[in-house]
Amino acid sequence: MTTISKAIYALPEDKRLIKIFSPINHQFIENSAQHIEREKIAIVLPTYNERENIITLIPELEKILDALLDYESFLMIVDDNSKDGTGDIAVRFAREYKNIVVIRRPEKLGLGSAYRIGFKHAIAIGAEIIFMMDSDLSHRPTYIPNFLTCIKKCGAGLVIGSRYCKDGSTNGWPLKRKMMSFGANFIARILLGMGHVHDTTSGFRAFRTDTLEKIDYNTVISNGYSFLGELLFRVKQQKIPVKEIPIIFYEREHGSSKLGKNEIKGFLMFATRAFFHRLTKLFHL
Ligand SMILES: Nc1nc2c(ncn2[C@@H]2O[C@H](COP(=O)(O)OP(=O)(O)OP(=O)(O)O)[C@@H](O)[C@H]2O)c(=O)[nH]1
Ligand SMILES: [Mg+2]
Repeated sequence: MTTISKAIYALPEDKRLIKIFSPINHQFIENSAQHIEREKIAIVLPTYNERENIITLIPELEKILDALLDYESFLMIVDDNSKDGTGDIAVRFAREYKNIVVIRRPEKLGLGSAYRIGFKHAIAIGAEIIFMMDSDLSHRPTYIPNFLTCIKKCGAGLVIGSRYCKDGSTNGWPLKRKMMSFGANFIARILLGMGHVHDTTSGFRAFRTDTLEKIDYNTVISNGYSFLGELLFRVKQQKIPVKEIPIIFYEREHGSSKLGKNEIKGFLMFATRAFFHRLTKLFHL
């Protein structure tokens, strides 16, 4: 970590922003809500060097969201000063579509941290359902309506887009990547005591906002990929119902993965901590 990074990390999460670009007219939102009672949904998209991907993703998402007449939809893009200009493109989209907020931070501060700030702003605009979604086209926007149908009908507080339930799968992954994902998922299911959830490491999820509030998402300490595991662990501790819907996960075609050895190590450390936490509770230690 550079000296600048240390100084930035020392700041409270709210103060780590460069700026927020938001063309959303809150007055308009409030007024229109008086006429048509539409539920608000927000999709939080963390981006780091995803230029080529968001050029395709944002218009695709907007098309899907536009067709959801019962919902008022927002995108919360959290960009960590991507060197490839992703942040500038996001702002250009925000000017074009009027439902995008761009949160720009000075440097790569981690996936968990990006989601925490994204959730906070999604809650601030009054979203009742909040999605987590990768920005690299691995998570296809066409599944969004399925998530909404499920979360509305099945009474779950969290719906997971699952690669490992019936009809779910991965597309284009080499064997090594398949084995890594399967291994991490297997370990997490055992250590977190989440045997009933098939895909514990999927990052495509829809939460009811009250679920995020109940689990106190803002105090989740993991910054990297273990953030996903920690969120799920807290949902389980609160006994909030979780459902899965099948998704096909597509290997990214542009840009590079940010999933490094440190992220895997961090995830395993978190899963071990969670396991001991369960043990101490079990034996009332
Ligand atoms: N803002 C922000 N976004 C991040 C950070 N790390 C990862 N991301 C984004 O989080 C999403 C998931 O990261 P990926 O690198 O695709 O991780 P992955 O999906 O596990 O790995 P691949 O399957 O190889 O793509 C992508 O949209 C990234 O751009 C970060 O530190 N800050
Ligand atoms: Mg990805």
